[in-house]
Amino acid sequence: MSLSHQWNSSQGVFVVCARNETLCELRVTGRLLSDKYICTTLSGQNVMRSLSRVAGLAIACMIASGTLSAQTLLNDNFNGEDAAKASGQSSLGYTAFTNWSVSGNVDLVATPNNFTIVCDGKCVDLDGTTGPGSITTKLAYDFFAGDVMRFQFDVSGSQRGTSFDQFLVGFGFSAPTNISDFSSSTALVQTTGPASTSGVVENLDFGYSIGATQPFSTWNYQFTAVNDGSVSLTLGTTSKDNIGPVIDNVIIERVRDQQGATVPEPASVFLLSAGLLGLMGIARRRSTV
Ligand SMILES: [Ca+2]
Ligand SMILES: [Ca+2]
Ligand SMILES: [Ca+2]
Repeated sequence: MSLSHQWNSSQGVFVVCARNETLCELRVTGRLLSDKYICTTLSGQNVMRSLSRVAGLAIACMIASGTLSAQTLLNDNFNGEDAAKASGQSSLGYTAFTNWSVSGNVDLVATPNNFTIVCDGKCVDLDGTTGPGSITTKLAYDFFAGDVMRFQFDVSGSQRGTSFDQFLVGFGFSAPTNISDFSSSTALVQTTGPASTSGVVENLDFGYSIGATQPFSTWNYQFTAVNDGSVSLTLGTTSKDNIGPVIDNVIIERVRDQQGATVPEPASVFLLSAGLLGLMGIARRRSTV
């Protein structure tokens, strides 16, 4: 369905009109209630005609753009971590990440440093003192069916010596979840993990062999959600010789689907009801003129 108009209330109610303006969808917190609604114009009365079939729901409408937009769920460059430390002081065995839980042992590396690691501000050596280690987002990020989830980070080799390390990228779903169109853009060929990622998944774990001198590059992953669900991201290594892959600049985005499915805030039944009463009042007054 291509969009011509979309109403979007902060209470999470959407009416989305097709390009031909003969069909609407009514969504509450992203869930499709019906696609049977007539929507010939942007007038409140036509919206009201549609809503009259849905007891207890309302729309406090404002016009919003019908174009796709991405919501940034996480944008972490690690530069604010352990701010009490003097500039250039690293934090070995760091666990107090704002957005991440640590498993094993990782190092928060500050630049400049004596480890020969170069990154922007602070970054994370996934092989702590001593690893192996991994970090997992404290949050599992919600998505609705139709949303596209995007993940991006920068990773380099250990920047020390000449050996190779395993670098691990994991997506942990809160329940078995149907996804489609999984794709990745990485600087290295995958060495472990599933070859195919379509259909129902719960844990997707990929491994790569990354050489010490592999420079920083930006890796991307994305999938389209077929079911509602939530997902966390894990970055880690099996390296346990103190020097492992280095990561920085993690971004997670959720792109609203073409029907406007993604809603940032939970619905408030009270506010929705208040909005319905207001619209009903408008419609009643119009009908009596
Ligand atoms: Ca950084
Ligand atoms: Ca280390
Ligand atoms: Ca290593």
